[in-house]
Amino acid sequence: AETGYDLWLRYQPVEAQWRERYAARVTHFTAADGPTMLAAAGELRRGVAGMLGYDPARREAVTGDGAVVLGTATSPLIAPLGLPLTRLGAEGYLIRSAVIQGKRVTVIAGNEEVGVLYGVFRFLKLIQTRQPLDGLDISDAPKLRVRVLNHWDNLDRYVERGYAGQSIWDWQKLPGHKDPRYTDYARANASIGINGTVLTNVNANADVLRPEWLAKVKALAEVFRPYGIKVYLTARFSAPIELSGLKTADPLDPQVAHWWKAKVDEIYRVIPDFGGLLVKANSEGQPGPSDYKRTHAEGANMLADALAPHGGTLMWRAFVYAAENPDDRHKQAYAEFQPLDGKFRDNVLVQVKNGAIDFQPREPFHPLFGAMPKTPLLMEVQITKEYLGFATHLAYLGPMWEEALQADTYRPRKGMTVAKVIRGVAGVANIGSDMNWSGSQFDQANWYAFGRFAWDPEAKAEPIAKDWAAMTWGNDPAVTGPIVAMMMASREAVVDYMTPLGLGHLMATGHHYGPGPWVSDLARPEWNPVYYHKADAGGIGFDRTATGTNAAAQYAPEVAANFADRKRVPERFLLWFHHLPWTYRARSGRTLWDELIVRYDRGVDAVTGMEASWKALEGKVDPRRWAEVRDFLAIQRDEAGWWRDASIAYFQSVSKRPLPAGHAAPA
Ligand code: GCW
Repeated sequence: AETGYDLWLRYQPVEAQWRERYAARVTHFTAADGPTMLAAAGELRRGVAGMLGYDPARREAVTGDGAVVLGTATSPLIAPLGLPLTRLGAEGYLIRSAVIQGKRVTVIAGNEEVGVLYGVFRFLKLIQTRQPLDGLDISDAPKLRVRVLNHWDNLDRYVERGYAGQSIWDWQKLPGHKDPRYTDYARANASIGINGTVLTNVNANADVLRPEWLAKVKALAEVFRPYGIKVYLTARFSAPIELSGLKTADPLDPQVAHWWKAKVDEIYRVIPDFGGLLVKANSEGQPGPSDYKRTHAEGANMLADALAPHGGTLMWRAFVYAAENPDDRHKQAYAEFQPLDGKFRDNVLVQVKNGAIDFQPREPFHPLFGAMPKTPLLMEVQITKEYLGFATHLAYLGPMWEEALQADTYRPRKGMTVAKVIRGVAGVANIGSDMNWSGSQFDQANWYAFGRFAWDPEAKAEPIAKDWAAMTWGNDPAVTGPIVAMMMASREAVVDYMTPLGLGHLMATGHHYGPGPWVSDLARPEWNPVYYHKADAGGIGFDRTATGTNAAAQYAPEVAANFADRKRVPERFLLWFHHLPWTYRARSGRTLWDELIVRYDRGVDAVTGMEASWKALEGKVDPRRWAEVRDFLAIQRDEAGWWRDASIAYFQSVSKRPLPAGHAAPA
């Protein structure tokens, strides 16, 4: 039965009329023997076998019409064609209908073998989505160099904020046993162009840097290498103390720098193409350079210097805030990092979450984007849905990422969107040992969309959803139409029933699953939801204008002026930047109180609507996946109601206002 294990690479048989058309274009193939070429050829054969029902023959030469010619710019069959490959870089590809020795062929070419691999996945996608294979002239290359997943694996198979079972890294059996699943993981990632993976959690201990663990990492790197995926590890800043008994981890202490240099040299002896290290420092209790009164730049540069001789990269997270710091949490990362612009080594990437607080269903873009022109920045997003209902709530994150990427930083001028200022993207993976990988069928779409946005940050969420739906659920428009409509509205529904009108961080303490807008018993004020909504008898919202914390001023003046003006701020960010009376008039003309309730109701209704759309697809998709989605939507409908009712009840306890007419009282 269909479990979802095959992700968007299901390669189901095409309809008879397409089979004939396609078969004429894929009779045999030629390819060289490098490991990545073998992976590309293997994928071509697998896809064709599944979709067209035969195994294309491998030949040394073009022996007739319909050959698929896989090769790099220097391959004997491809070099004479003089294809315009140079501008496509190391990872780009070209797919072209051509004539070789009088025969009609399809060329899939790249400068490097990995480009060919990406090209093969694109070619197979043409078949998966029923596009013609005639007159092809496709060229593509990634716009961003760094496209990495972050696995929050704690080395004991537990994944922090993972909702898809255990970690897929089965450390205990490594390096002796390489689970075939690792290869499928690599295939799925290569199919969307992901080229790096940080195997471990930013909060993990330092054990992975021990020799016996590096042997396990090496085994994974061997599986991933043919697929163009480099491995990275997290580095706990205090590792020299924990692993070797040093007295300090002070980055300016020569012994410490020497320890890291030796450790990095050791890693590269084991894994010559190791990608680099990722660090969470001085955030949420993690050790870091501030423990020794050093800056983030001093900490990062010491590690970057150890990596530089090997071509390695140091990713340093800007997700910092401290309980001792009484300032608005929204402001702390900018305050600490912006002054360090230009102070980082060339091989440092500063990794910035998409918003200034924390992976909320909706946040304005992070003010650091555009504000550090001398420092390459990565945008970090959370694919795993810690704050959007885990794996049980259907929320397609494409629209959220598109919104963040298309936000205009106005730095240094209008039009400089987040997409234009970043060098790469990091995604906190939603992958686990569940049969369906992601905890739900629809969460696979978020993994898929992440890869597509990393490849092209100017991409649009809707066409990505269409591709995913066609590849995952079949090509019947009667199926993909409703599925894409559900997906496109789903994130806004979550925003409406969890955090409407620019509210944020109202999730229950600790696990962050259900509603919890009330006072919690947490010691840290910034982990307490009342810190974020500031609801009282007079009104609701966080004043981040000049009369409040003035966080708005961290943005470019044009952006700041917009956010700080209650008339001009987009209503979706209203309460993020403004504390307003309950009687304030929303743009609909309703009072803020009534508008809030309309939004909660709207969110719940949207989920009921998704449920109805899905019920209508019964029998049109395979029963097992259909039933799983049906059950999850029922859970989501119940819990959307729970969110609405709990939130309204709590806010009513402070606002003391009546429920507006038409709003159904909780059951
Ligand atoms: O949102 C918070 C999560 C933590 C996470 C942290 C971070 C890895 O609740 O689980 O820790 O973000 O991104 O560092």
